[in-house]
Amino acid sequence: MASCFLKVLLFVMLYLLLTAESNTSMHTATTRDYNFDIRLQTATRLCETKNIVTVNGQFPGPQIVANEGDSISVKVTNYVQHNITIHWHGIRQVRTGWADGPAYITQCPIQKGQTYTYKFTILGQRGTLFWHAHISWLRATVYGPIIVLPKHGVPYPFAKPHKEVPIIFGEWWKADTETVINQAMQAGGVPNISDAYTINGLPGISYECSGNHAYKLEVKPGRTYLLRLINAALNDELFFSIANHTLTVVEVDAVYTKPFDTDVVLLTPGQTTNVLLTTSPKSQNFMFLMVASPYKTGPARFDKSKTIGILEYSNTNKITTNKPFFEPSLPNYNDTNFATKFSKKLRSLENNKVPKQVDKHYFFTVGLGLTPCNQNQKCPGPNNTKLVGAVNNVTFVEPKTALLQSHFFNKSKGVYNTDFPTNPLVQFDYTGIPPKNMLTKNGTKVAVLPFNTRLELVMQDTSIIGPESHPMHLHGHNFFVVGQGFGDYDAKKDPKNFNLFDPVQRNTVSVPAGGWVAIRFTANNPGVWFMHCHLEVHTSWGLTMAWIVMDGKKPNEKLPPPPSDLPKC
Ligand SMILES: *[C@@H]1O[C@H](CO)[C@@H](O)[C@H](O)[C@H]1NC(C)=O
Ligand SMILES: *[C@@H]1O[C@H](CO)[C@@H](O)[C@H](O)[C@H]1NC(C)=O
Ligand SMILES: *[C@@H]1O[C@H](CO)[C@@H](O)[C@H](O)[C@H]1NC(C)=O
Ligand SMILES: *[C@@H]1O[C@H](CO)[C@@H](O)[C@H](O)[C@H]1NC(C)=O
Ligand SMILES: *[C@@H]1O[C@H](CO)[C@@H](O)[C@H](O)[C@H]1NC(C)=O
Ligand SMILES: *[C@@H]1O[C@H](CO)[C@@H](O)[C@H](O)[C@H]1NC(C)=O
Ligand SMILES: *[C@@H]1O[C@H](CO)[C@@H](O)[C@H](O)[C@H]1NC(C)=O
Ligand SMILES: *[C@@H]1O[C@H](CO)[C@@H](O)[C@H](O)[C@H]1NC(C)=O
Ligand SMILES: [Cu+2]
Repeated sequence: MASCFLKVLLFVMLYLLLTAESNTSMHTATTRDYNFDIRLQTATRLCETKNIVTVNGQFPGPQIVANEGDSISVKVTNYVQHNITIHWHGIRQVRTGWADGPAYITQCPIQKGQTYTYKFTILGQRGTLFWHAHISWLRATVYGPIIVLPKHGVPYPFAKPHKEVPIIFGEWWKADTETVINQAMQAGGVPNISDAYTINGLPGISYECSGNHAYKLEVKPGRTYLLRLINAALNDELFFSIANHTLTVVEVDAVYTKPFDTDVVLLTPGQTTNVLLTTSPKSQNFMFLMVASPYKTGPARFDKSKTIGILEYSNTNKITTNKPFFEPSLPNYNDTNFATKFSKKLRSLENNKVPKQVDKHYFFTVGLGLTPCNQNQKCPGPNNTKLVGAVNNVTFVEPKTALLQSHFFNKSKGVYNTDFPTNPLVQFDYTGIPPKNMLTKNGTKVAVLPFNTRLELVMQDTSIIGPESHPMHLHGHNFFVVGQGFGDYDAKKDPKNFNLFDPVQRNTVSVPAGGWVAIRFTANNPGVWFMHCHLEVHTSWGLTMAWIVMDGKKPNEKLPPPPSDLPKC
């Protein structure tokens, strides 16, 4: 009897093992087709109606949902006057650099009446990412979630949530955002700030004239929800918190992390964070506010408002008006202490790929500076100068044609130079009293990396114009954040404290205000990869650069030729 039972048990276990195996191995990747029509749409927020650029008339835009391993095909047709490109933020784009999207880096823009189909495969990633326009400031309204589920039959490294909910933060301007940035570039000063922050497109109840339109999440008691948080704001890092509910961070930038509990999450523009929210076992007859508010370090003016959504337990007594509410307490806008503590909690769940050896070290200063204006201009800076951004004192000047095409067809002459400095040409106390001469050099310079270079890059904030946190985003690769600190980086002392064991892996990291961050990655994806501050105003000012990763020797280490419908300049 006992042995028979054991046999059955063994059989059941074998069966489970086999089916689990076949579930994963039988998973056949599919192609998911989307149509993105770029159209104007009227939208009313804060009691004013304006035309915004959208995908398919939706704001926020449609979700891309796929499983790891799937191929994606998005046919983008442009019906508006503005040139457009779409970037699939955080997607590795392994050997599909032509589909990456930053304007004049990997492609010329899709002009009015034109179509371009972005084709790529999602390899080795699962989690939350997002897509957004990558030209001028059009991503103000052109963005939406990318949800990459694990392969069929592969579980999450945490209990399956009852429900999954994308929560995408943005910024709302009453003015036309293209006019805002064009005006600022003309005048040489700081652009106007936003009028509101938004949760899933809605400013919420803290603003006058919200018309009771707030994002509302209805939950059941005793369940776990997976919130897919995305910061799509143009220029602001954001704190996020829900009253009386603890959040468990489980993933950032589509990489699993060691779980940890927190009342507040911080996301820079360009970062995504998956959190688990476990609701109270008993139904609650309250409204719990969910709030996002800015974290700001630089000297410039910023939008000091906060956006509020509502978490409510369903099947309560349904008295939706005048329900008592609770508000979360958020850090002060200048709480760098919180920001530092939070970023230090982030650790990869698995880590086996961080380069232990380094082939090439880079040290970049990142920050602001000044450039002379034309004599007929009246600019606000000293000696008729205007604000710009720079990496190693180079202000990136956007080329007239795409870098990737120029690189692929060996036509770099007159488009870009390959002499991007490995180190600052002039050394100074980066976080001390800034040099008197705050001018930068203009250029379209790239740094060239042989295939499979294992590199370490230290990014150092400067105090020129003022210390400021810069969320640096790398295209085409994830990187490991091996160290960070305040003051000037010390190449002798600081590496001793690097975390080469379980550093967080991501695509966007903050260079702390008045500090530095060290990252490592292996340049194993051939193409041209933009790296830039994800504060859109700093991208406009040229706080950007590009890497060229050369082809490897093997056929599967080479970038294929461009698709035939790639837009031309
Ligand atoms: C920006 O702000 C200035 C000063 O308030 C205002 O004159 C200007 O019209 C604003 N620009 C836009 C595009 O709204
Ligand atoms: C929510 O939190 C506040 C402040 O911590 C506390 O006073 C209140 O009792 C809590 N409410 C519920 C329903 O848990
Ligand atoms: C943050 O700002 C508050 C007031 O806005 C100020 O009292 C406080 O000193 C500031 N903290 C830091 C660390 O700068
Ligand atoms: C402005 O120009 C003067 C004369 O060339 C120079 O001495 C001064 O340092 C400049 N100021 C700045 C802030 O660059
Ligand atoms: C540098 O380039 C910017 C445009 O990217 C331009 O506005 C500025 O005048 C240039 N500065 C110089 C010194 O050429
Ligand atoms: C560009 O130059 C490289 C090296 O000289 C060569 O292998 C490649 O075929 C050239 N590509 C094109 C498109 O001409
Ligand atoms: C940056 O470049 C400008 C223009 O060449 C130069 O005047 C300035 O001294 C440089 N600054 C630094 C910190 O390298
Ligand atoms: C759109 O892009 C094309 C190609 O780069 C360029 O010639 C044209 O000036 C752009 N149009 C606008 C409105 O920026
Ligand atoms: Cu920046």
